[in-house]
Amino acid sequence: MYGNSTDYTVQATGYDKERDSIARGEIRTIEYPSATVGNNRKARVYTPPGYSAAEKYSVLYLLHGIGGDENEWYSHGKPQIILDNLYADQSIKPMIVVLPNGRAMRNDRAEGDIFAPDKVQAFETFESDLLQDLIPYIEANYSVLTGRNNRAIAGLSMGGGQSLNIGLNNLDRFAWIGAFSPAPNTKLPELLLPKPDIAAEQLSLLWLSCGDKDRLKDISDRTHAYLSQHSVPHIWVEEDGDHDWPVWKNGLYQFSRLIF
Ligand code: FER
Repeated sequence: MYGNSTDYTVQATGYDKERDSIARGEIRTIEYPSATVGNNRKARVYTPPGYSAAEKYSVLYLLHGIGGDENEWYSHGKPQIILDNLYADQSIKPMIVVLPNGRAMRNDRAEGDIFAPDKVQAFETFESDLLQDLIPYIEANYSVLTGRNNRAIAGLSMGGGQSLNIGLNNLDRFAWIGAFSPAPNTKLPELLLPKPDIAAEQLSLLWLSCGDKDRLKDISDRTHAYLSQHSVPHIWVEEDGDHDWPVWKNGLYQFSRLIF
């Protein structure tokens, strides 16, 4: 993956500007029953332009940060604009993008002390909610492809940590994994990848990006160092930026073009 000539360190421009007269996808809020949490939970689902039950689609699960919920990407990252533009340019494969709420607990709003231990713990509980509850719901209610090669997980900060923790722990479910500025919830590399040679064989893409001014960059640095030491192919992007949306949106833009 290092051999790719694209310079990912350069942030693209214009990719997130709404264009006139192109086909648009749709983004809706859904509710799914969660046995993990014991209630109905909300997520947003983006279906691409021309979505049709006569076709089957790959699915990207796109996760938010510690201050967010299922609306965070929608409100700040405008994934539907980024993706509509990519479809118009025929630069991505048809995919559904699911924006879950990664804080798997009864009150999953980003209220009060968002760093409280029970709220941070809920980002770990989400592994079960995602695998046991949300993915089965999506696969029962949308026209989707269900193999590991048709399932991706990516996210920003806490969601980046979740993508690494959950994705690498479930390589039978995810072949494409992306972490944008992963947070301290990211497991230590030895725990993330106890068998780097097997992960190297199974991964179709492991993407890791972080802004050079991000105070959490040590998490990315230590992960990248371990991946390199153990010859696990990955794309590592240290770009001009902070712990902020330009890095995360660029991450989505770049990552979504490479998957499926
Ligand atoms: C921490 C610092 C930052 C932490 C999480 C974050 C769990 C998450 C930041 C984000 O999601 O933007 O110490 O511990």
